[in-house]
Amino acid sequence: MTDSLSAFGWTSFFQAQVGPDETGSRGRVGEVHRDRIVVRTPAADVALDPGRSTGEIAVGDWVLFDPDRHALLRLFERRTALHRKAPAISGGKQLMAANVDTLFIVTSCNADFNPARLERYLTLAASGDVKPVIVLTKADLSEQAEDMRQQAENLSTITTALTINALDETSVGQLFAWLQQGETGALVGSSGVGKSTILNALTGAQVATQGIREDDAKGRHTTTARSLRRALSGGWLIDTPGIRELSLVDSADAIDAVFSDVTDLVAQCRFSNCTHETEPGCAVRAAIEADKLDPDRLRRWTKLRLENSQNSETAEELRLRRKLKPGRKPKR
Ligand SMILES: Nc1nc2c(ncn2[C@@H]2O[C@H](COP(=O)(O)OP(=O)(O)OP(=O)(O)O)[C@@H](O)[C@H]2O)c(=O)[nH]1
Ligand SMILES: [Mg+2]
Ligand SMILES: [Zn+2]
Repeated sequence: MTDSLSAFGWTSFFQAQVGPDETGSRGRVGEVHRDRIVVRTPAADVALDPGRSTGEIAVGDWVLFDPDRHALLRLFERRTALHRKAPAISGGKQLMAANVDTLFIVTSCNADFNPARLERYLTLAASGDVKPVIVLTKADLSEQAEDMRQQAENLSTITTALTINALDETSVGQLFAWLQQGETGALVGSSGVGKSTILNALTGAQVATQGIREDDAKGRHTTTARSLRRALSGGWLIDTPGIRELSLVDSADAIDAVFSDVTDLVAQCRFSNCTHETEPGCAVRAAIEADKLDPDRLRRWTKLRLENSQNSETAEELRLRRKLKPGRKPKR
């Protein structure tokens, strides 16, 4: 039993959480709907009554359930988790996916290519303890594909980058390297970059993609829900809807990990509270003057840190306010 579960990503990390007398079946969340979740198990997919709001359950989660009543018993602690800032009205964090090993950051070799956006996604991965891989699609349509790949890879020591033609099976097949038995990947990125096209090639699924007809807009299919599917190589892959703007929260350490080139310099400034503007002995400005640091890179780091601290303060304030008014449930 345990063996077949391991093919679904079950490891000793989860096994250690099972109580000696605890009963129930184990499954991995494949879909989350408003009033039910679908879990994947070695025997079959099972639809469960969550008995609570599904907002705190993510695709990729491991759960214990009662197979007779089709009821969720409990969630297992996550090995890794991808969070973004929730829409302003609800405040706090929104869970995107759980127990992911590799985050495939998908961008295309055209106007979508944007270093600031890629740095955000890298931070998302770093803050969730997930390994990032930048995947540049539509390499078949651009002369600059290799240039963009190098730029992407140089954004951070924590990532690699590769170019693919998502319409070519052999080319997409490079991603199988991260999707061996029991391993889980997630596809994120803007709408239309080719996430579902990749998913189809790697899983054999036939999820609708945004095939664009010349004369009418019908036939465009944007993904609207996350789902976990088995890759042909034995691993698992999560498709997600396109993200318009990724906002981060509680990610200060992750930002610094992504921008380690900048933070290494900051550590060498003479003053620990250096603003890198006019202070003497500023290693950051010295590096810019010596052409060793791109001033845009510094601006993007500063902007992301500021935004993160604003978002994180709001989340913290919200938590405090809720604590002070017991009985008031947060809106979903
Ligand atoms: N030429 C070429 N076309 C591609 C490539 N990757 C994706 N496409 C096309 O781009 C369009 C969008 O692809 P999708 O896979 O639907 O994009 P998506 O990222 O899933 O989009 P959302 O679901 O809206 O987030 C489709 O018409 C694909 O055929 C590629 O590498 N080369
Ligand atoms: Mg899609
Ligand atoms: Zn400085």
